[in-house]
Amino acid sequence: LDSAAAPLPSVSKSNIGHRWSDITSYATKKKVQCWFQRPNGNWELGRVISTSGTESVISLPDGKVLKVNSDSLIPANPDILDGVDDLMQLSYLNEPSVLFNLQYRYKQDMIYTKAGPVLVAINPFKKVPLYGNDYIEAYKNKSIESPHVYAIADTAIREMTRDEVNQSIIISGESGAGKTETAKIAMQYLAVLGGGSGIEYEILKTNPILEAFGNAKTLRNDNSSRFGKLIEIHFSETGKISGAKIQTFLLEKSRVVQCAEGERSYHIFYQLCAGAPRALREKLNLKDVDEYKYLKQSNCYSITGVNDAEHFHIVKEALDIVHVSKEDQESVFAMLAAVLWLGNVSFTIIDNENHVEAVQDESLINVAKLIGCDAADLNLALSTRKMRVGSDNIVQKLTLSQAIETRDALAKSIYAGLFEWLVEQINKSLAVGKRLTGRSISILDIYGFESFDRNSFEQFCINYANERLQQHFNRHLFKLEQEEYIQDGIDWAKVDFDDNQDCLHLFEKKPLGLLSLLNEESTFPNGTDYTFANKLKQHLNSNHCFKGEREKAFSVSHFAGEVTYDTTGFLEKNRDLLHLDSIQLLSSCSCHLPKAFASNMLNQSETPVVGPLHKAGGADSQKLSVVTKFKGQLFQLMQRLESTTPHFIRCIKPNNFQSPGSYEQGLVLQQLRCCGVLEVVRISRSGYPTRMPHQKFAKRLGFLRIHEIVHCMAFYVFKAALEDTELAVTLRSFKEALPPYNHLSEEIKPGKNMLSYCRDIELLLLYKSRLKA
Ligand code: AOV
Ligand code: MG
Repeated sequence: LDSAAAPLPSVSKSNIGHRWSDITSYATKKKVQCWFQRPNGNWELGRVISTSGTESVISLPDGKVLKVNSDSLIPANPDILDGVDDLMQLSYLNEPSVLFNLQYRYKQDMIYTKAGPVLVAINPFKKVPLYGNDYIEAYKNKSIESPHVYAIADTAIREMTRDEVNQSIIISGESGAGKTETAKIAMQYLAVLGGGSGIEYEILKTNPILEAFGNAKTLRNDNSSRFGKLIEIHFSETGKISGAKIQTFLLEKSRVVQCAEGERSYHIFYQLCAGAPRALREKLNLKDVDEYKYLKQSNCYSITGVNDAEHFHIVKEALDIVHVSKEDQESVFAMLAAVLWLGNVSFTIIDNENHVEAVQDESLINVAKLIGCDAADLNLALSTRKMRVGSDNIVQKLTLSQAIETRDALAKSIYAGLFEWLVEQINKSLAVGKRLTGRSISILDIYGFESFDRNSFEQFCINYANERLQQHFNRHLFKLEQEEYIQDGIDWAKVDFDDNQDCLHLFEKKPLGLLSLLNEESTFPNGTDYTFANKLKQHLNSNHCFKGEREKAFSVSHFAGEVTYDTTGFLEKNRDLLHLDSIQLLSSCSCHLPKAFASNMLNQSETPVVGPLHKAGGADSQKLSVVTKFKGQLFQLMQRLESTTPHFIRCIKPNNFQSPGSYEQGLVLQQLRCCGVLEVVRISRSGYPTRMPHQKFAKRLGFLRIHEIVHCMAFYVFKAALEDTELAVTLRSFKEALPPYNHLSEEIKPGKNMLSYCRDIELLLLYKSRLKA
């Protein structure tokens, strides 16, 4: 059994694990357990009764006896390994065994399992009794060993202190898999361990605020993040939290003016309408949610089990705590009301060229009042455009569709401006009076991979971000690891993994990649979604990750699956134009928030501005398109993460209905496969997770001198350091000398780079404590 369990030299997706035929002779002798696949794809545990030729007779749990092709069976692990907390401990590392192990644990609410260096977290979709101060205390004291987000956070703190290196906790997984919850759980642990100054409380309170303004109900997740977030938590020399900084990425603006049937706009709109006290309602002229067109269009106002009014109070309290003044809060709510009322502004046609004017109704008047401008000026900004023709300034009247576009663009930019402003306020509060110079732990929680029936520009950006993140994961867990072994002269049989480089190339290649072509088409005044789609088909059809589809659509083979995108609206969303008239309107407002948004837009030049100096409809080439800016942000993010020690958490969604207790094997398997969890386990199992300079190793494990044999080993380590020889020191003799630890067959291998490689440092440290005792 032992030899059958040895790691295979290489793995491919189609052939993970051991073939049954390798061990059938053993199997029949012992009535070994095996996995049998039902026609529906689910695996069932059977027992081999007999084997003859290529056929085996097996019995299934329901008592049925079947004759099957031996090669269709996959070896199962002995019962003693049921529910191990690290997949690395499985003797047979095949897909059904991994699925079963995760399911076995999941049924008992053990939602966390290690997969070598990666923590796998399966969404329970219900409250599980694994959190809170008692658990935090237990993980801190190491009285609990089972895998947990707390354990990951604890390791991050310890490594930050010990190695004096910044750390990152990188959370990935599909939409609805549990990333945001996991990020909060990690923050909770850091807040308790690094707490004391009070700032930790503020940090935790940023969550309800950002979720209210940046999360929404989608078809995949009732609380789906529509922005990416990196929170950098800083620690002082004494290990206390000294402050924090939040960076956000590309908020999905379009949701403010448009959202699909069954989805909702941002939570805060519903919270405001449901929870605002009477005085505020009157001041803002608030109506019920179903009176606002922006909220009405998706035909969905509430979320099962969620009380929006209650949330409104939580958000208000949180705003108090991060020092947003009552006055500012009121201005924030006024902006939200303005956005809602803006959606109700309608237009009438005034001539036979389809030119329009805004209807002078309650909506227009309310918007003007809320942002602090004249209704007449608002009307002008929505229905006309100043242009320069030759040396003359002229005023052009807008058609109905142009006016609606202008109105929606204004609503989106007010909302996005508000979001940015809030993050700015939060950052001021979290950094106030402190210099954020110490060591830090960053937690990354972005929007997860998405695939709907209809996918647009937003999914395109979200999935591109996930490709980037997947590459970071691959680099750290496959590429760098293996390259280092090879470079360091460590004996190593390479493990294959799915590289997503080709897909990234498809996005990023210049000049013929998805992003470049999108940018190019966006700058052509005559470019349309059609011409864009045709260009893609013309130039990218040779890329195996790309497929042209009917009409305006195209497909991309992402690491997590194929997604078909509809190019409708791509160019417009990528240009993200806000006309100078609108910005001028905002900066002329008497309220301070619209003024601040306008100056932000002009200063940062993040919003492409079209004004009298530019041709109508053409973006200023100086300004960045949305995807260009996003790509830049992602590159910066990756660079920042590269300078940290990463800790990876993979969230898995066990079903598509957000329902507790249901574990769909196929769905889980697909997620495990696409992110390479099995390969990670395989590499870790045959690899050396710990590596450090010989000297440091000997220093940390100097205790080993307590024991003669180990003393000898430490000597060899030193000797290797001095001589730089390829010397493998095994602990086999040590193992034999100490019977209780005879599962130890770990090796310490000095490599060419003067590093010591060690399989299981924790085990060595355990020796330390045992020996001392
Ligand atoms: P996501 O962040 O990965 O999706 P969330 O963290 O929002 O997913 O999780 C979705 C829902 O699953 C939550 O609202 C909870 O109801 C439930 N859930 C997740 N983790 C836990 C947990 N540990 N305990 C209890 N319930 C949990 V997206 O933001 O859509 O990619 O863009
Ligand atoms: Mg989320």
